[in-house]
Amino acid sequence: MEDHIAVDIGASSGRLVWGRVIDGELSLQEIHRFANGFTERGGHCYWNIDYLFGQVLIGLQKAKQQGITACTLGIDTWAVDYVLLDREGNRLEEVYAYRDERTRDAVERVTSQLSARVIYEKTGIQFQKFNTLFQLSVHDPAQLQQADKILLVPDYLYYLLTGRHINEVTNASTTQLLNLHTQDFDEDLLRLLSLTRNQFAELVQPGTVLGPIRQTWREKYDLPDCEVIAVATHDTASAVLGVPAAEEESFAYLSSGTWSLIGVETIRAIVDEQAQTSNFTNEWGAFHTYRFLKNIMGLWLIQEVHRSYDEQYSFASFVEMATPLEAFRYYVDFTDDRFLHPFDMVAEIQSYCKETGQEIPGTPGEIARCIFDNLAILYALAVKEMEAITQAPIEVIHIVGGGANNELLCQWTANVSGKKVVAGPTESTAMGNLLVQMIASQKVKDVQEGRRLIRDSFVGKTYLPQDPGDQRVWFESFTQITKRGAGGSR
Ligand code: LFR
Repeated sequence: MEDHIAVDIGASSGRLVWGRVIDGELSLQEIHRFANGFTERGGHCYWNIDYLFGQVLIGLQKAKQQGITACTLGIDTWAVDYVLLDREGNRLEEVYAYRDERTRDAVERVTSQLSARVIYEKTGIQFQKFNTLFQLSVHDPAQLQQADKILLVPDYLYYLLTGRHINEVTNASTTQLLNLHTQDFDEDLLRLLSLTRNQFAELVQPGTVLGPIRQTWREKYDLPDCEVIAVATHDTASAVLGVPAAEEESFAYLSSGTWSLIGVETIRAIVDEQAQTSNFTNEWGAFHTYRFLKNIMGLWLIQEVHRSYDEQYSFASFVEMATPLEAFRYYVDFTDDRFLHPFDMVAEIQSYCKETGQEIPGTPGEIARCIFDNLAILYALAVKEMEAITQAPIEVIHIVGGGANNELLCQWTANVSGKKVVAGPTESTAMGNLLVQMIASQKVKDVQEGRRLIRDSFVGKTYLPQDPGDQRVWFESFTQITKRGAGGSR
C-alpha cells in the first residue's frame, strides 16, 4: 500500500496526516485537524473520547473524499489515561484527564505500601502522580472490579475501530505497571491495585497488524479500505522515532509540545539510584529501545498564560515580546507540581517569584521570557545529568514538535547547554507514526532508513551556542533560588 494515515492526537489538538513517499522524500499532507482539551465537571477533569473518535471517522471520510481508497492507519495519543470496559465492551466511566487533582497524595500512599526504590527497579518509570498506577490507586474499587478490560486511550480508539483489545507496549509502559524483567504487567503492582492480569489485554509491539476497520463503520461512513496497524501509540515514542538523527550521532532529543520530553535513546533501561533521584524515566520505545528521559513542563505553560490573558496574544507574539528582554531576571522551577494545573498561570508564576524574594514579572513579555529562560535551564540541567549518568557525551540536541518553531527557546537551549541544537521537524510525531506503518508494510527497512528518509525530506535549522553570558551564575542562582536538589524536586 502506498498511502499511510497517521492519527496523532495531543492534549490540545488532533490531526490526521496522509503520508506517502514521493521521489525518495516523505510527503505529508494534513487531511483533518480538530481541537482537543479536557473539560471540568463536578470538580474533575475528563476527556471527550466520543468526540475524539468521531473526529477520527470524519478525518477518514475526508481521506476517502480526497481520493485515498486504500491505506494503512496508525494512532498515537498522549499517555497514561485509561478506559474501563465491561464484558460487552461498553465504557464503564468517563475518561479522567491526567491533570485531575484526585491523585494529589497517591504517590505517598502507594509508596508506603511498596517502596519507591522497589517500584523504580521493577518499572524504571519516573514517579509522576498522574501515572496510571496512581490514577488506578484512587479509582472507585468497585468499578475497577467490574472492569473486564483496561485499555489506554489509543488502545481504546483501536478497539472502537477494529474490535480488537490490545495494550500496545510503548504506551503501556507509562502506566508504571510493566516489569522490565518479565516484560509483562507486574504481579505485585497488580495485587496492590487488586487487579488481575486478564483485566489487561495482550501486550503488542509497534508494527503489529490489527486488521481492517469494523464493517459497521465502513458501511455507515464511506471510509477507505484501511489496514489498521498498532504503531508506537505513545505520542512521545512516535516523536522520538521521527527524530532525524544519523546513526553515528551522539544525540539527545527534546520533544517539545504540551510537555518537554528530553532524553536519549538506549538499549537497556537504567534504574540505578542516580537515575531515580534525578527523576529519569525509562519509557519503552519501538523496536526494543528505551527512552531514558525526563518529563519537564512544556508549552502548556505558555498555553495557560495565553488563557490567563484572555487569548489576546498569539504564541508568536509571546516569543516576539520576550526576545528583546534581558535573560534570567527570574528563576522558577517549572517542574514544581504547582504549575501542573493552577487556576491562573500568570498569577502562579508571580506568586512563586514573590515567595522566593525575586522581582515580579509583570508584562506578558516578561512572563514569557521567564518561562523560556527557565525551560532552557531545565533542559541544560537534564543534559548534564544524562551525560553524568550514561557517561556518554551528547553532541547535539534535536528539538522536534511545535517548540522547534520557537527560535528564542531553541537559541537559548543552545546557549545555556553549550550544545548544538538542530530544530525540526515539527511534525515528528506524525512522521514516527507513519514510519512504523511503512516498516510494517515493508516500504522502509528499519528506523535508521526511516530517519534517513526524514533527513532527506526536510531541512532542519541549526542553532550554535552564542556567547551565553555567565552560565555558572545562572545555574547557581537557579539552584539557590528554586532550592532544587540534584535532579529536580518531582
Ligand atoms: C506528551 C505526553 C508525555 C506524557 C504526557 C501525559 O504528549 O504523552 O509523554 O508524560 O503526555 O500523558
